[in-house]
Amino acid sequence: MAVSEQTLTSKQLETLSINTIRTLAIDAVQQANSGHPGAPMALAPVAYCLWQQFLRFDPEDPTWPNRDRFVLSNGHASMLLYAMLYLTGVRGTNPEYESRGEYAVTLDDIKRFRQLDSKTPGHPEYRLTAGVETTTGPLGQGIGNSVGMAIAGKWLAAHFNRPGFEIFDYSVYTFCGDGDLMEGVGSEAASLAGHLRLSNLCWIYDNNRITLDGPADASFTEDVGERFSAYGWNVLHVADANDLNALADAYGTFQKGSDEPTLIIVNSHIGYGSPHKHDTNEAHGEPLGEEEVRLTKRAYGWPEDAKFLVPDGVLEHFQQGIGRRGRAWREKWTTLFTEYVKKYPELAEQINQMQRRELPAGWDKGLPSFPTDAKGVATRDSSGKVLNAIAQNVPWMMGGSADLATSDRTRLKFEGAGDFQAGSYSGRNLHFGVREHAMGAAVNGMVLCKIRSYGGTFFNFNDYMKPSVRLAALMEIPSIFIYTHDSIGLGEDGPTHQPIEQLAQLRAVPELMLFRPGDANEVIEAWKIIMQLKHKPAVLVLTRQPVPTLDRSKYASASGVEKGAYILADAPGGNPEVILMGTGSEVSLCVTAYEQLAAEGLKARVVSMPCWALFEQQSEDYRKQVLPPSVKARVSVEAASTLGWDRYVGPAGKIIGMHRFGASAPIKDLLKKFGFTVEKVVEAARAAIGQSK
Ligand SMILES: Cc1ncc(C[n+]2csc(CCOP(=O)(O)OP(=O)(O)O)c2C)c(N)n1
Ligand SMILES: [Mg+2]
Repeated sequence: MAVSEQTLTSKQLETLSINTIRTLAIDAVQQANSGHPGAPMALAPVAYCLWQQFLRFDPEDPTWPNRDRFVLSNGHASMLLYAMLYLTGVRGTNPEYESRGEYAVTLDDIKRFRQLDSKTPGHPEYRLTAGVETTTGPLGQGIGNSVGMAIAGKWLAAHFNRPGFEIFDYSVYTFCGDGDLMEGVGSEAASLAGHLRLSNLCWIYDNNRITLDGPADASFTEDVGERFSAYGWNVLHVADANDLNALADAYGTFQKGSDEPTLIIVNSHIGYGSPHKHDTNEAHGEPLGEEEVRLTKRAYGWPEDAKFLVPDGVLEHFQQGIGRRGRAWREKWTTLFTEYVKKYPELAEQINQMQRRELPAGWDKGLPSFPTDAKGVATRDSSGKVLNAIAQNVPWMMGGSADLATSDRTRLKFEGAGDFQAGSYSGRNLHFGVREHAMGAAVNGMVLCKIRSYGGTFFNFNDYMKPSVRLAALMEIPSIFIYTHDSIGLGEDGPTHQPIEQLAQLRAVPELMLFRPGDANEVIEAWKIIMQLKHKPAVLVLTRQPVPTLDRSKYASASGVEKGAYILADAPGGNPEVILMGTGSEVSLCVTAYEQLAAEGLKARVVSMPCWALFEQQSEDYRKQVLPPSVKARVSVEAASTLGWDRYVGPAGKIIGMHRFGASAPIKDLLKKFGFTVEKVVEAARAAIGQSK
């Protein structure tokens, strides 16, 4: 099929290009013997029209800051995205976000779809494949992320644009399916986007009326358009996914602008062109099978035996379309930015630092100091002060809470911080409403657009947003999650609000940096580490109740937090009989027990362990220095599930923790009932010493 561009009409080239997207998806899924061909086949014209005519994206530079974002929320259609990345010639990037010569996805990568170490994994993965703006697959996350990307776009425009300098005006386009719109996170995110009037956001809904189990009406019969109208979205319809004119009209209407987010409902047939499989529930999560592949190719007018065929003229066609348009947009922007650098050097420098996830000089100036204080201060309060100090120095730090800002102390209170609301997009305090999951997804979306973003709620409600926290870790992006009310120590709200297993759960997430600081000075140190993370998300677990601010002239410096765990108080000569270890509010309990043991002539050491993940990264020497294997008498104290502590206390150790759900009562009664008292710790220490002898 050697056809040159000259011999084809533009209509034929269009069809050829669209069918190339389709057949690449079919062949890749067939070769992998795994994956979803149906959605890419149906959505090929929808993606083609968007990328070729509308998306402001330069394949030569997939990290250009003002590029339009394209999110494939129905991540099972990953081959659609890989085909677009290959056909449009998107370039690779390195971890410093600079584009390199090689291609993000080659034809060989497509042939290795879903294989070990390929750049074309089952679902699109940010960080692995350039041009993939976010990791999708768990349905609903991508649309949630896209709301954060649109929030970021609005904020970036409000903060950086100046008359004559539209440095930021990107749009966010998101493909989604029935599954995305059924997921709760999708509804939360859509509601928030409507409230915030994110006019730069466009979701394209693949209305194929089918999901994995069969016709969608088995479970999904609402009027989606009406629902989105009620959310405050502008709803457009395209009656046939193959109608390029209607698609162009819809995209054009979005680009002309409205003051609401846009939903384009596109009616489609899954597995378009395939003679049997569309409109059935079979095989849309499976390869077509050799015979079906042939028949489908025949229906497309495609050579039946050709595999991974990219007809002559197709790559050039994309170069003439998105390639040429994208380059023009980026060059225009680069010229504008060169002028901007001269006129607004400080703002330009901020943009450059953001792109590299660097911090501005003096980012840690003005941090509070916390003097020794036996009565102490809740770590949520010390954290709120530290956050406010740092955010004043980092202009692109913004975030908020899921309706608990007064409790979780995430509010930025300094002059000019402002609220982010429809029409006042320069504000830095976000009101996520009671929408934890959308908050998590939106924070990730903002972070993907280089905002230093955080979201706060009660620790227990991490359960409502855990999938987004997990994806931040998988993506290796520095999202920050601030969780207060971290144990039974929250008191009267009772077991519905008291986290038990959440620490164990999050400590099991790879790449996630979880800190449960023991006092106000550990809070400062934790924040310093968190701010310098570029490729890992952080969770900060904080108390509602006051904890003593330890005397750091008597005990070790809180800078030990950087090692994850450190010797806070030691036996004379560094030769303990027993090691007491804990985190958060239980650290001071260990310290008081230590003092009492010392008064009794027993030699104890206290190890504060705010971040297990960091401790595990230390040298074996250091870890053995902190927890010498010869000292078998060990006691851990943490008001949470005991799961995992056996790793540190060993077989002869004692674990003081929670073995059941908490209860509703004043804190002092709860601590007594569940054994978080000095007497119990001392008793356990004595028993451990006895047993280890
Ligand atoms: C949170 C989540 N639950 C379940 C799945 C498994 N899954 C993958 S595709 C799919 C069907 C989704 O239907 P739809 O969004 O309509 O996509 P289509 O099959 O029409 O392409 C399901 C349930 C998933 N990826 N994520
Ligand atoms: Mg569907």
